[in-house]
Amino acid sequence: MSNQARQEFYQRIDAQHMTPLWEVLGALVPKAPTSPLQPALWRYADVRGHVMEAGRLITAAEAERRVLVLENPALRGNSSITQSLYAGLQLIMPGEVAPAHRHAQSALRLVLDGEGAYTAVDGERTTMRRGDFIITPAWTWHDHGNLGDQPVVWLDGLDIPTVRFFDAGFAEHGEQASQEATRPEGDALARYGNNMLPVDFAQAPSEPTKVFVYPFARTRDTLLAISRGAIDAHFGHKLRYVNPATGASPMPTIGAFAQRLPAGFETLPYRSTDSTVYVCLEGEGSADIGGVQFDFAPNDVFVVPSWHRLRLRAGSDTILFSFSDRPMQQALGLWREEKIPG
Ligand code: GTQ
Repeated sequence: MSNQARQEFYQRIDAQHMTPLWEVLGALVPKAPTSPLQPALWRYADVRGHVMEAGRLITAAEAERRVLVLENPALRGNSSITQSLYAGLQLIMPGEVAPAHRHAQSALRLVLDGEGAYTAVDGERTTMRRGDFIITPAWTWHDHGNLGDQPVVWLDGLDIPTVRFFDAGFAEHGEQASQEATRPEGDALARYGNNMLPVDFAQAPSEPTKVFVYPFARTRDTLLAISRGAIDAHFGHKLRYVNPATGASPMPTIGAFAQRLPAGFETLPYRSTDSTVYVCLEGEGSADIGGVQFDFAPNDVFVVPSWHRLRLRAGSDTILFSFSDRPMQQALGLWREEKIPG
């Protein structure tokens, strides 16, 4: 059949909203992931001024959430940093409240800048300290407030694009801006985060953790302690955050990790199918993402697309936080990684 005959055929079936698979099969079923995402880095020093300016243009109450969304350069207009995940920098000014709501989307916060804010989750407040990893599982009431005298900024990570993909989004506003505290601060961490559990408590692997704050002080101590032992050539000293009751990820859709790279250490190349968002909490260094070089410093955020080779180099002792959709891919039997020899 001539090419012209085929093109005419395609036009005729187009009217019936049909299209030939053979023209797109290679792209639909690739031999290996060919992510359209771009590697990208947001330098906190460059964007902090914009975040603060947003604080002069709109109140937290008016905005509901005053956030500048970090969009992957290849996905502009999609409110996505990867195909499945959203990230944004949220600002709350002294005296402000981001009102209570709940939604189908799961969220994490990584506190970056300023002191004096809190997040309340399901009746318990937690003070937000730099580096703390805080979660609000799907459909839990949450509100944020700032009782201090400094602007507070944190990184939000949500599964917004995933919930949108499933067309499964629901949300509700609370009756009060700030939810009533029904438990004292630290209660959940004491009950669920100390190698013990309430005697009659059991969870399915898909349920989120009751531990909704993973204090950075503990994470940091842990990373320093394991740094006295052997180092992994591809990861440095790296751990994943877990639901201590199940060993699964803290939330079913988002996995989170923390790693320490001693000064001068360079990881061997590594790739995995979960596009990953990294945040530098301490130190400085560089990331080679599929051959593109980025320098990072504290509070910088960068994104590594699926199946792109990553090499990390630490200029000084460095701590990185990261998150991805790995638990979803693992639940579906999709996740793959490759540790490339040096
Ligand atoms: O804090 O609840 O960045 O609902 C986007 C949506 C934060 C939040 C975001 C949200 C929130």
